[in-house]
Amino acid sequence: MQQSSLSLSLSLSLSLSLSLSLSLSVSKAYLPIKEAPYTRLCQTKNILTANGEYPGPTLYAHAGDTVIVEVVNRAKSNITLHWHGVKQRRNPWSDGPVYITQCPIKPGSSQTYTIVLSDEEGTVWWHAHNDWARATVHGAFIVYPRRHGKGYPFLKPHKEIPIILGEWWKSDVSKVLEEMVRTGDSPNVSDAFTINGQPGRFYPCSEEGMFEVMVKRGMRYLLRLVNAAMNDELFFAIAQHRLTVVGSDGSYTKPYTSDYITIAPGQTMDLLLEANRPSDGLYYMATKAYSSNSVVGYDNTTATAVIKYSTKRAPLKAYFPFLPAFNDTDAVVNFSKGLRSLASADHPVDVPLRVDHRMVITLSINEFPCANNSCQGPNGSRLAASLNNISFVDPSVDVLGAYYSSIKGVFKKGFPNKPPLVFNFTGDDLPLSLLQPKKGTKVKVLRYNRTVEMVFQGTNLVAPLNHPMHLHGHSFYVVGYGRGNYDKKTAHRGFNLVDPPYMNTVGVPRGGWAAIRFRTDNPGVWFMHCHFDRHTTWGMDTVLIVKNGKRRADQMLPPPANRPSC
Ligand SMILES: *[C@@H]1O[C@H](CO)[C@@H](O)[C@H](O)[C@H]1NC(C)=O
Ligand SMILES: *[C@@H]1O[C@H](CO)[C@@H](O)[C@H](O)[C@H]1NC(C)=O
Ligand SMILES: *[C@@H]1O[C@H](CO)[C@@H](O)[C@H](O)[C@H]1NC(C)=O
Ligand SMILES: *[C@@H]1O[C@H](CO)[C@@H](O)[C@H](O)[C@H]1NC(C)=O
Ligand SMILES: *[C@@H]1O[C@H](CO)[C@@H](O)[C@H](O)[C@H]1NC(C)=O
Ligand SMILES: *[C@@H]1O[C@H](CO)[C@@H](O)[C@H](O)[C@H]1NC(C)=O
Ligand SMILES: *[C@@H]1O[C@H](CO)[C@@H](O)[C@H](O)[C@H]1NC(C)=O
Ligand SMILES: *[C@@H]1O[C@H](CO)[C@@H](O)[C@H](O)[C@H]1NC(C)=O
Ligand SMILES: *[C@@H]1O[C@H](CO)[C@@H](O)[C@H](O)[C@H]1NC(C)=O
Ligand SMILES: *[C@@H]1O[C@H](CO)[C@@H](O)[C@H](O)[C@H]1NC(C)=O
Ligand SMILES: [Cu+2]
Repeated sequence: MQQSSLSLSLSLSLSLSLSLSLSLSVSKAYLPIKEAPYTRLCQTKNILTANGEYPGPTLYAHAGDTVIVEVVNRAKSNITLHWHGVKQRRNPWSDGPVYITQCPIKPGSSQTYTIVLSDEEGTVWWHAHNDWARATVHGAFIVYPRRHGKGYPFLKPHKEIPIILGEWWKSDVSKVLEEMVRTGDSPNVSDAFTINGQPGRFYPCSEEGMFEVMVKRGMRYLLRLVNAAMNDELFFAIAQHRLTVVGSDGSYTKPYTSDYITIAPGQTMDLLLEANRPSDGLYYMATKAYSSNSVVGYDNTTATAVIKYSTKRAPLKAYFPFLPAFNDTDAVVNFSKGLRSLASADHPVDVPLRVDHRMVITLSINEFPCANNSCQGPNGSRLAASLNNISFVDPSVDVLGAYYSSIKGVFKKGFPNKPPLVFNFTGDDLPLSLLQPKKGTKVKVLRYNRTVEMVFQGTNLVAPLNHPMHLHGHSFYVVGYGRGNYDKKTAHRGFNLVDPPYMNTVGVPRGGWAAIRFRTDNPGVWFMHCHFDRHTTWGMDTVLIVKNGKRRADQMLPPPANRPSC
């Protein structure tokens, strides 16, 4: 099913060779958005899809290519698409987050996205970026090494296998969101995880369609792993096989071999698998949630798929992989700390050593009081979330359009560089007076070509949790992680400024912090948010506006024709 989607996704491919020894390649794809019936967990329902597929089609390109995707909305609901991990240099117009860079594509209309690839190489992905449409509208985006370049920085795999981890609700996902917003409570947890669209072996009606990979002994496979789940960081492993991470978030890493993987929503990983086990085994791959705090409900189920070796004999023995315990924070932090940039001559790093602009940003879960405690959040409140105590409110027209055309009243500048109040962020029994945030559409304006250090500091308000923080328009170096409160006097001593991983989504550990560095080399309007969708909806978001540089080549492109209006 995965394979047959390829011809549909790239309907036309053409290569233009320009003079100036520059070779530019443009390919086109067509993605109709429509409702389609799907049967999972013995129940058939209509879900929102791209091309009628769940997960959606895989896109293929080479580093440096431009891909043009025409999205036609044949569904009954609004849609926008985001090309997650693609920096879209100078081109925020095609980035996709609703009310940040565009208005929704309404039913019956269409939009052409121009996806400008630059240094991304490996696996990135695409997903819907409005409401909770991304639960079913998403797919992998594979970026091969540059045309006429040196190829992979590791032994060429014999075959690649996209593996997309998803989350499935028996109800209509838009109803889950609606109920969460109406009641003020946490959303219902999902009913199953999926591996390439199927929950697998341990579910009724799912064994038939379970994703199955046939491998040949002695061959090497490149797994293109995407965590497309909405609200859960995941563990993933394959029985009897170790996995070697060679890339994360569209950037190569030093080969890093582990028995299990942890992957946060929004993250992608390239993994090498050596098919070197006895061919009479049946080897399960499995995924389940990491839950950073059990006071928050989580989906405690396990999804599976299977690896078989091509042999005439029937498999004799089934093996199931070891996955860390659902609450094993050490396993998560430990795995994340092992990721390193490749930092080779062909794939050098450019970690900012001098910092122009420092920010410390607290990540909090919050509560708004409700009249007569009539909401269904803790103590009758409405749950919320914030960055530096500001709970982001979506504007009703997009920030990018308002910024470009100087329309007043849509957003405010001045997102704070540090928490408005210093308290023991990771302390116990925090005063209830801290719980309620401010509301606003506050953005941070940064000058072009400045180096930024951002420390994401988790807080224990309501509940200490991990948060996968995602920045659009840039990748960043994750230079450090820590427990407790970030201490600017000592923390930098432990920073990795030599080969830190280059990512676009960082899992900020529960009750701790993560520090990132990047250069503002991409003018535009860029969303920054927690990639747990419930937290995005609650307001754990802000926008970075990177101003134009002096040279034309360092300025935003003009808006394309036919932008959707609100
Ligand atoms: C959420 O779960 C509750 C309890 O199981 C159920 O009554 C409710 O219908 C669910 N809501 C949705 C939208 O599925
Ligand atoms: C998973 O959670 C459900 C409640 O949501 C509970 O009934 C069940 O026992 C749990 N299963 C495991 C294996 O913990
Ligand atoms: C994980 O949960 C188990 C109960 O299921 C508990 O015994 C254990 O202490 C917890 N571990 C951590 C690190 O919280
Ligand atoms: C963490 O990693 C170290 C070194 O790789 C290992 O010795 C240790 O057992 C790991 N701990 C956990 C909890 O995974
Ligand atoms: C709150 O309670 C008071 C007194 O019981 C009542 O008059 C008022 O209508 C209630 N407000 C709401 C929003 O339910
Ligand atoms: C609910 O209120 C009680 C008493 O006012 C307080 O101790 C508790 O921390 C509150 N819980 C939350 C999650 O707000
Ligand atoms: C913050 O709270 C934690 C947990 O209660 C405690 O261990 C730590 O000492 C506190 N830090 C400060 C600076 O008070
Ligand atoms: C957030 O701001 C509100 C309103 O000013 C204040 O009451 C609350 O204590 C602040 N909380 C934190 C954590 O700064
Ligand atoms: C950006 O700043 C660096 C110094 O921090 C400088 O070397 C470089 O030339 C600048 N690039 C542009 C495009 O201005
Ligand atoms: C679709 O988007 C339009 C434009 O922003 C908005 O007015 C409308 O309410 C949206 N429809 C839904 C169902 O969200
Ligand atoms: Cu979060």
